[in-house]
Amino acid sequence: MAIERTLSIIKPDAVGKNAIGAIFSRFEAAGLTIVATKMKHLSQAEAEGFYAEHRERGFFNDLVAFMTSGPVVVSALQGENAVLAHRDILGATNPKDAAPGTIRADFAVSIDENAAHGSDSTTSAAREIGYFFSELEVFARTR
Ligand code: RTP
Ligand code: MG
Repeated sequence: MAIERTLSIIKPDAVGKNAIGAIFSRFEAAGLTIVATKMKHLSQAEAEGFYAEHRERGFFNDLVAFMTSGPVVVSALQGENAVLAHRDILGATNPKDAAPGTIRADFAVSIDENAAHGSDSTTSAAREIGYFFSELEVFARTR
């Protein structure tokens, strides 16, 4: 099994529901270790740059408006197969399709306000962690 890192964003809806701790607990229960974390209110340019791959999609403007609507918590998570392990506990993009017990099933209300983000590959994870954290801000924790 490969030890990977992945980027998590607890989105403005979940932060607004006071669910930061509950979601952090799920990461830890799944064997993921938080190796960097901070709260941030994304600027429009930061949100557009983060989701640049979706720039041509019809939902892009709504996505950027939502992601800049309040503070988020960005974290780097580390663990065995962290990218997929994290996506598994997030559940499907649309909470209506998310398996019971997943973060999106329990905290999200719609595909637009879906509680949390997770990197979709190790390549994306490297870009996304570098987007928010310097090397000195990511800790080499082991359990
Ligand atoms: P994320 O990047 O936030 O972890 O979500 P994801 O990989 O599951 O989904 P992705 O395709 O990357 O889409 C990014 C975010 O855009 C919103 N979205 N809206 N209205 C729509 O059809 C639609 N499709 C995607 C979601 O908020 C999704 O998380
Ligand atoms: Mg995505």
